[in-house]
Amino acid sequence: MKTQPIEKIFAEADDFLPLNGTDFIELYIGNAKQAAHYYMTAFGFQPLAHSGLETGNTETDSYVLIQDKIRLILTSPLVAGTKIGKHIDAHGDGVRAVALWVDDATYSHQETVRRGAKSFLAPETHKDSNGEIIISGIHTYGETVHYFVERKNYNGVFMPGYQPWTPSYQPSPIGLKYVDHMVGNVGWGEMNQWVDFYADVMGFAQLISFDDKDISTDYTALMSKVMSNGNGRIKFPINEPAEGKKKSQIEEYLDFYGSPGIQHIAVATDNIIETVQSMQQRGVEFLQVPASYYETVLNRVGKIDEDITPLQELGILVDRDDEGYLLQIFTKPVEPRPTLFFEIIQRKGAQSFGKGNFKALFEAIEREQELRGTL
Ligand code: TYF
Ligand code: FE
Repeated sequence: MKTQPIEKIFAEADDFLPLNGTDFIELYIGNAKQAAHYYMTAFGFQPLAHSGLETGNTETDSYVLIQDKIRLILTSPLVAGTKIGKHIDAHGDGVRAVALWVDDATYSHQETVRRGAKSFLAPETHKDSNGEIIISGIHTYGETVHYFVERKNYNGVFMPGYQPWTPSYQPSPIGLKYVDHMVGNVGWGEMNQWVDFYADVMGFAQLISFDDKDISTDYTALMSKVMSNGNGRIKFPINEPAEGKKKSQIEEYLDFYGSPGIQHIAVATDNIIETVQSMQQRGVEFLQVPASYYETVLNRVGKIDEDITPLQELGILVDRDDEGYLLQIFTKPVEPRPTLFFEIIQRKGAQSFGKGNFKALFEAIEREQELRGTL
């Protein structure tokens, strides 16, 4: 494993693509109306905005949900034959777009395209009585795209084309704060090409790499490199499958998703015990590690602020690096196909990704693969 400090990956002056954070994540979903209910009920998101028949949108129905800094858009087609319908047929429910918040969407598009990005959306200005935004986009791995969103003076709830969505059903939030990282799975031998894409086209730098020797259970084989933008607000680990004794979880994803795509969305909380307790009460299913994990975890990570009992009850994992420790847990896939899942993470200094948990985590994933008959 190779690491470098995250604070200043490179000087601000050298950052040709300044990013303020994740603006939104858009999922294409078979039934966005019901999925919105799930993410509100189970994940504590709040309703924010809606676009659909009522707003004059006759092709798509989109629900925008928010929790602190995290915005999700859930989009379904309203008619047959749309690109969204084809995306859902090919991939199942999944992430179509990761939108990045920028100060200049026109420049971001121009500069990334000049460096080799394939344009998805030339800069467009959208106006309404609340102001204007400019949005552009480029392709990344598989059918996934990145938008660049420039919010200018916009002070509406979300964007032109959306109206405020205020249903009476508003379950309480559960403490999710911001998107910590989003992981992509790419095809055999393709990791370095996408690492180069994020370096050359987006100006990212490599933080960490794991090879198949770092990540070895008896079965799971994968390689992973973590790419970060200059200020560290956007972190994209990229996984590729490696040859192992049985089918890699990455290969299983690729088979079911039908192409490279987003594998997990990691969201941060300041109190993982309370957050995960709420999610479990609300029906979210998490991967479980054996009780033996908790017999040795404190020897491995040393002293931590939390009691081990609730961590064990909830199945929360702990890891430590030079800078501190982190607590993390992974949901089971949140759709019929074994593709997209969520990670809940609380960082207490550590800026790494939980390497010390890989073995226990991947064995838990393998037990699920075994149940599915896909190992
Ligand atoms: O983002 C990460 O690197 C960690 C660990 O298939 C991880 O969350 C890596 C690969 C994977 C699942 C989790
Ligand atoms: Fe992760």
